Amino acid sequence: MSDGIPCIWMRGGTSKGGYFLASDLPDDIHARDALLLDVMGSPDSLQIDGMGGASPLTSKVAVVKPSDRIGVDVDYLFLQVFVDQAIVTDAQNCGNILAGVGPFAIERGLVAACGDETPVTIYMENTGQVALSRVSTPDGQISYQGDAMIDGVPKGAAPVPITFKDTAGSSCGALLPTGNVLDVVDGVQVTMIDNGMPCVVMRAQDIGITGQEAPEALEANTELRTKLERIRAACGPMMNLGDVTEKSVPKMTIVSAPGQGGAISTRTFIPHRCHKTIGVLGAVSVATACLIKGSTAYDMANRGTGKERRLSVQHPTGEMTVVATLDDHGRVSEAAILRTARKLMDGKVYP
Ligand code: NQM
Repeated sequence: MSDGIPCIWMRGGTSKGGYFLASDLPDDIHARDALLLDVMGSPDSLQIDGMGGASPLTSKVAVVKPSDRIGVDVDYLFLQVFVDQAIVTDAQNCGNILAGVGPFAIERGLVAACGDETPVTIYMENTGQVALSRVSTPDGQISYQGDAMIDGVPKGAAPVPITFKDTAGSSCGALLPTGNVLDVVDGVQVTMIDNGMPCVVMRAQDIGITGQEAPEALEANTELRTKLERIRAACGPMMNLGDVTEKSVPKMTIVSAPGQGGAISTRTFIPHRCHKTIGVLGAVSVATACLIKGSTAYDMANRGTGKERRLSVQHPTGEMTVVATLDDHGRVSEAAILRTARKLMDGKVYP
């Protein structure tokens, strides 16, 4: 039996996964991925022989190391471990798992806690961009306790505010990778957008649903899922993502008119399971679509006014507020969101 590999299991936002120091994992990517599949118990729909929680949202990994980049504390590589296929992919970023990276960096001594709140600057290797995370460290000690609530997590915790800059075109090379605000794919009007996460945004009414259905009902709708996968497969190459058959991007977000106080209502396939909430960078991308004239979301969205817009992106279990700062051209130059994180276990995992 192996001596085990040190890791911390954490909830980051509305996701959960294993956080590893890069130096504790094999350098060889094939060996690393084989090990992570084994750690999670994939491929198996129950992940019974591993740590994974039988959902893409609980089968995630953060690989963290000290950064060589000027002004950056740590480098973070996100890996999605598929549940029922032997696939580990770095083709997407994850803003929820990102919420645990600052605390992990402090736990492992990569960043020293300073004052009541410690800023951690994180280079996101998947997309080559930087996020600033602020971790609660009262009396110089990391704390997960607090009363900040985020929808999709039943209990309050210490706030972890995160700011993103320059996320446009993170994976697709451009905010609107086809050069168009609107395209028609498989007979459906779509907006293909990437402001941190490649997303295909389409109107619920255009694909024959209300957009208020529960995720379980949407997952049970085989006809809808087949159609969405057809659209996704066609959009992948158009978004410069190549063949996306075995990739977890683009995400498929279905929008409808917002309820009271909301900017837009969403249901998101990530891409085969329907999210109970919405991904962080997915929400940033959809909020950005709300602000682009002519997009599938624009007309139905409550967009607010001014340079700083608070856009409440509604999802099946509540909402996620994206605070978008606009530049002089009315483009989103910065986005901020609130997350929380919780250390669940610090120990060793035995492959
Ligand atoms: O969009 C789910 C999640 C995510 C990704 C997914 C995420 C993001 O909710 O930044 O956080 O879209 O696969 O964890």
